[in-house]
Amino acid sequence: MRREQADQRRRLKAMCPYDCPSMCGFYAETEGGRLTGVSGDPGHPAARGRLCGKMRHYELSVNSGERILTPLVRTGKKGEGVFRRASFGECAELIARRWKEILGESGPDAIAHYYGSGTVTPIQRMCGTAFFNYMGACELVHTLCCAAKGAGYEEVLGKTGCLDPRELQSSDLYLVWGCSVAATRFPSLQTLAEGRRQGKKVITIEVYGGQMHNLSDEVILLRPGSDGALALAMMHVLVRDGLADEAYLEKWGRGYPEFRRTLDAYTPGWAEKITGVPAEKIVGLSHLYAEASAPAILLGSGVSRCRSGGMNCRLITLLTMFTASWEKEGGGLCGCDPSEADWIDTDMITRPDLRTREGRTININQLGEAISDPAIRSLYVYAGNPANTVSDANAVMRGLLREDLFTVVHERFMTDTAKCADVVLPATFSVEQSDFYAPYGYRILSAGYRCVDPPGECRSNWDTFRALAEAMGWDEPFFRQTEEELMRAVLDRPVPAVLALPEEIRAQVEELKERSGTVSFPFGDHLSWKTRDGFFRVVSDDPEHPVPEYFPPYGGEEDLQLVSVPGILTLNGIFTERPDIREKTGAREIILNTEDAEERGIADGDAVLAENELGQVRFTARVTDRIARGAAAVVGVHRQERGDASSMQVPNALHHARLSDLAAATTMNDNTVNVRKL
Ligand SMILES: Nc1nc2c(c(=O)[nH]1)N[C@H]1C(S)=C(S)[C@@H](COP(=O)(O)OP(=O)(O)OC[C@H]3O[C@@H](n4cnc5c(=O)[nH]c(N)nc54)[C@H](O)[C@@H]3O)O[C@H]1N2
Ligand SMILES: Nc1nc2c(c(=O)[nH]1)N[C@H]1C(S)=C(S)[C@@H](COP(=O)(O)OP(=O)(O)OC[C@H]3O[C@@H](n4cnc5c(=O)[nH]c(N)nc54)[C@H](O)[C@@H]3O)O[C@H]1N2
Ligand SMILES: [Mo]
Repeated sequence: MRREQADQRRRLKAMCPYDCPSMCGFYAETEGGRLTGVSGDPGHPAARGRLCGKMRHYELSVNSGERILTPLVRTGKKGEGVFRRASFGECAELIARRWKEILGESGPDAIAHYYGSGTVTPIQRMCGTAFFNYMGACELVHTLCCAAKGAGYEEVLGKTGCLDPRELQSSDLYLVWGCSVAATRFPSLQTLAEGRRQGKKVITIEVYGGQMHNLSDEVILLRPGSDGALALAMMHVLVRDGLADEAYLEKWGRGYPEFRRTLDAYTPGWAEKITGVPAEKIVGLSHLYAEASAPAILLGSGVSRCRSGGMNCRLITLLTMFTASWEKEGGGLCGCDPSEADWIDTDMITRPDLRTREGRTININQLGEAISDPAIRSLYVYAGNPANTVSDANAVMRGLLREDLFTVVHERFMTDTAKCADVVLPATFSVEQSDFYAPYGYRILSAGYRCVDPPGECRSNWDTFRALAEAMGWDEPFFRQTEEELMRAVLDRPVPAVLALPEEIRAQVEELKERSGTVSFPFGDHLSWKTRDGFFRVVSDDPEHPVPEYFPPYGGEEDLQLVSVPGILTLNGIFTERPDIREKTGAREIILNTEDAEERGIADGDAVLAENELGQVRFTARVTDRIARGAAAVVGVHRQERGDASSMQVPNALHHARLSDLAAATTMNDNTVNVRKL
């Protein structure tokens, strides 16, 4: 940055890089090349001038004294977190030397990588895919988040776009289905509140109501993983009571008659036994839904994180077809995004063409097992913290503590994962790097160029992979571009969806080559289904369950089913770097239903132990009526803090690495735990 610019105070457009459906825009206030504060950007189509509680003081994160500013090389025992400072050049050479040795001795399948959701901007998030494609190393199946939800939706509607949250203004009823709007959909909070002022109803269907109790007309609590049974019973009632548009289902739904024959069995009484929701409540909910003219379902990802997660989301999607809800503006479903990142060609970033051999695949949810295998000799982690976020944390930790696993972690803070590294590389924050921002909820695309200088030796993910490619001696020109050059190259080759836009909007996309900004695209067409034959699918190609049906979670009937709930002031483990936020989020708590707690002799505030065959974790009990009977919930991602790594004190130590029905995704909400007073 030129000196005269650096001294100036400036106000620059920036975007939030974190994993929310909105990727809100804001203004970065800078002075002397430093971030001094942030303020709302009224021009951003999702944020409209507002900032969520997490981003309100982004400068405290960016300027945190806890940031890693130089590369570090391990001098202590594995996991001890004792390092010496080193230069970037020394570390790049060291990594390249070790990788060349491993590649020579064991081949590319000995090298694995992990990326999380530290940044979900396409270049900085996915550049590692291109790097490891070129190397021919292991491939990561990235299904830790909400892949089963999207897969369930697509089973019915294919690539048909779902509702942009801005369309919710026109809905006349909101079913907030396993979606923690208060935490994860900040911009939609206003829409719901405004809707209620106009007399529209908000009904929440949850395992743990939490803040949604204050934002809803009613919260219906159900057992984890039982949502499919509720949806089936609602379809049963709609047909039974003549409220379903059966002519529509028969005309446009492939296989409706076959499914119709199964519906008789799914009575409200049947569903009550599975869900715990009283039969009359199911009937009332079905009628309310049918009587609305443009009802919208806000589908969260919690529903999808169990054995039948894909099926549950498929059934909820199918429910929206029963009253032809999409035919009215604002009706339908919001929360899936089959057209994610459609506005740019992401293959230009991940470069599948650079891969010349098929690598070993590692499912992200089974990372622990993979890195415990001595055949994996090196792990590269960026923008993620698997020690705290992946299932079976004890297995992950066993892998990370292997003396013979050469681990490199590219991080901003000394996380539990970084502590286990052989080499730590310092990472930049979003405002110190450039990228696109392609949210998975709103139909918008932004570009955000670097606003402030990276401190110390911090480098972006892209710049780090570039340096590593150079140290490896690769001559592939792809790795020589700057991130800004790559952005330009991507914009120079617009995808068909952009080419089809009116000239005026295409010109706005073109402007993203020059400066930070956001382009808003027209809402999707929800009425012509982007399926193979233009019909939506009641019966699908799913070989195991062509006709949709309910099947139970892995969890079993005894004990409590543990679910994860997003924190309001944190985003997974992000923002826990802020002491003020750590203070507000407080102790590691487990939320229990009043009757379940009573049965176990547990009172609010008691120290308890939650255990199953995978681990034992201590919590403070919070006892409330706002959680379904038979469920237990933990808010947020937790870290080990201190203590013996052989017993991880994070909720994920209780999560099995089992996979969901569709998309081989996480089942972190499908675990049985025994909870007792200590
Ligand atoms: N118990 C529990 N487990 C969960 C969840 C939960 O709610 N509860 N949520 C699940 C879900 S939905 C997800 S998506 C995953 C998330 O899993 P992860 O992505 O593994 O976890 P995060 O805590 O988001 O960690 C992101 C890390 O990336 C770093 N980072 C941020 N930006 C950058 C960058 O630009 N470059 C680099 N190199 N690093 C960066 C941050 O400092 C942070 O430590 O966790 C899953 N696991
Ligand atoms: N403030 C904040 N914002 C976030 C995040 C965060 O951690 N904090 N995380 C970000 C990430 S990575 C993601 S993926 C998104 C989405 O983040 P998600 O973690 O998917 O959160 P939601 O989609 O809001 O839905 C989670 C809700 O599902 C509920 N739930 C769990 N199991 C079930 C079930 O079986 N049935 C039903 N009906 N409900 C269930 C939980 O109680 C919880 O309230 O949000 C992003 N935004
Ligand atoms: Mo996520």
